[in-house]
Formats: sequence, structure tokens, C-alpha cells
Amino acid sequence: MAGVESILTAREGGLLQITLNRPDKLNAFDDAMHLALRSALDIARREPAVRAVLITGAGRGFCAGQDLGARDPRSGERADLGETIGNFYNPLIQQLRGLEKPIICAVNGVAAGAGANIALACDIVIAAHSARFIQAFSKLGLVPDAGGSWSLSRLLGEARAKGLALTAEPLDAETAAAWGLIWKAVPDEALMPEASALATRLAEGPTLGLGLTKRAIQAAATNDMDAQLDMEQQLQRQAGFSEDYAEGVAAFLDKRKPDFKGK
Ligand code: T3D
Repeated sequence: MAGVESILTAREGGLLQITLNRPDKLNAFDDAMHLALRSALDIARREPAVRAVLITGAGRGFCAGQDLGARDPRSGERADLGETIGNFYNPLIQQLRGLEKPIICAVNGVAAGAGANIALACDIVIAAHSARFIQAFSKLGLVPDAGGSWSLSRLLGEARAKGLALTAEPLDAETAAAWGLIWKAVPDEALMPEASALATRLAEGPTLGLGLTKRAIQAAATNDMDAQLDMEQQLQRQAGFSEDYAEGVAAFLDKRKPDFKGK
């Protein structure tokens, strides 16, 4: 692995693996880690050779959200938290949602506060059975951020969203999967093999079509049916002119495995 301290990156074929790497603090975010993650995701956006991203955490946790040691109100200072949100969390969530390549999140342990909601902003979330999702904000007198109020409401509905956000009770991985908050929960030892295999498969997929699929499904949250039908028509037109579509149909007709190039 190579990379800056708080984020490790590794490339294998078309897959970029990003590991949050502040394990002593359960991978809580400080400004440097935000900047490093942003820059890794920017590489994923710019480089055509990167065709999928896998995000996980080093050590026993996935991410404990904002590093609370970075601001100590006992000193009498009051930080403007809106600035952290505007400078870091909102752009990060927009980056994850806007990257038109699949992002798989392997939640290897506790995901708390913004850490939970960063996971939920990824496209496919696989969690180890020992992982927990905690909307820790209410314990601090804060509100869900990093898109949490949006993701929880849409994925779970108001009753469960409010239950999790108001109580800050941990949600275990299997319940999270049963509720539809995440894709699946797997035994701890199966997490990285399964997440890596899926991420590798997607990295060998028809990247342009997968990216357009991500765009369409995300747009459905706000579009009405007519707008969505129009969008599907436009996106299908675009996908239909891709090299990967031609290869996909040719492979089907030849009864062979397709060799997608991601364009
Ligand atoms: O700018 C802004 O502030 C606005 C943005 C806010 C976004 C947010 O994410 S707000 C929410 C912040 N996160 C939390 O409130 C979670 C805090 N952590 C916890 O509640 C617990 O650590 C966990 C439930 C996540 C895990 O508990 P446990 O018992 O498994 O581990 P632990 O012993 O509490 O933590 C292990 C170490 O990580 C410990 O350090 P130590 O004592 O061994 O030196 C602990 O202090 C450290 N750690 C855990 N979370 C954070 C942290 N250090 C700094 N910041 C953290 N968020």
C-alpha cells in the first residue's frame, strides 16, 4: 500500500481500494484525513483506469465520524460546525454520490456519526456481523449530518429514521440488512474476501453503463415517473452507443464471457 498517513490506497486492475487509517481513533476524521480522502476520490473520478472503488477501515472500527478531540469546548472556544460540514462533509458526500463508478463499502466494525453516514452514501454496503451503525449525534446534542437525515429517511422511512437518530442506539449489521439500510451482512472473516470479489467484478464491468445506472437510481429519489422515464430514455441512448454494450451483446450471441473495457 502507498499513500498519505491517514488514508491508504492500493490499486489492483481497475479497482482502487481506500482504507481509512487512523485505527487508534477508530478512523475518526480530522481535516488531513478529509483532504486525503477527497484527493483519492478525485483520482478515481479523473482516471479512466479506475473503474470501481472499495472503501474500508483499518483496525477494529470502520469510522467514528468527526474526531472529537480536534475541538474541545472545555477550552471555552465554540467552533462553527457549519464550516466543517460545508468545507468537508457535504463535498465528500457529493463526491461519493457524484462519482459515476461503483463504490463498495466494507464496514469492518463500528460506524458512528458521520462515519455511518459516509458508509450509507456508498453504492453497495457490506458489513461484518460484528459491525454496528450508530447515529451518535444526539448524544452530543447534534443533528445527523453527512447526508444521514436524507439516507435514513429514504432507506428506512420516518419511524426507523427517527428511532435511530433520536436514541443513538446501535443497529447491528444483520438488522441493518434486514431493514434494507445496507446490501448485506456477512460473517467477519468473509467481509474482505466477499467485498473484494464484488468490487473486482464491478471493476471489470461496463463502467459507463454502471455509472449511468447509479445516476438513474439516485435521480429517482426526486423525479416523478414521467421525468424518470425521460431520463431512462436518454441514458439508454447513451449506453446503447457504448463499446461495452456492443461487446455485451456480441458476447451473449457468441456464448462467451464479455470483455468490457469500461467505455
Ligand atoms: O465538526 C463537527 O464536529 C461536526 C461534524 C460532526 C460529525 C460527527 O461525526 S459527530 C459524531 C462524532 N462521533 C461520535 O460521537 C462517536 C464517538 N465515539 C463513540 O461513541 C465510541 O468510541 C464508539 C461507540 C464509536 C466505539 O466505542 P468503543 O467502546 O468500541 O471504543 P472507544 O473505547 O470509545 O474508542 C476507542 C478509541 O477511539 C478511544 O481512544 P483511547 O481512549 O483508546 O485513546 C476513543 O477516544 C477514540 N475515539 C472513538 N471515537 C472517536 C475517538 N476519538 C476521537 N473522535 C472520535 N469520534
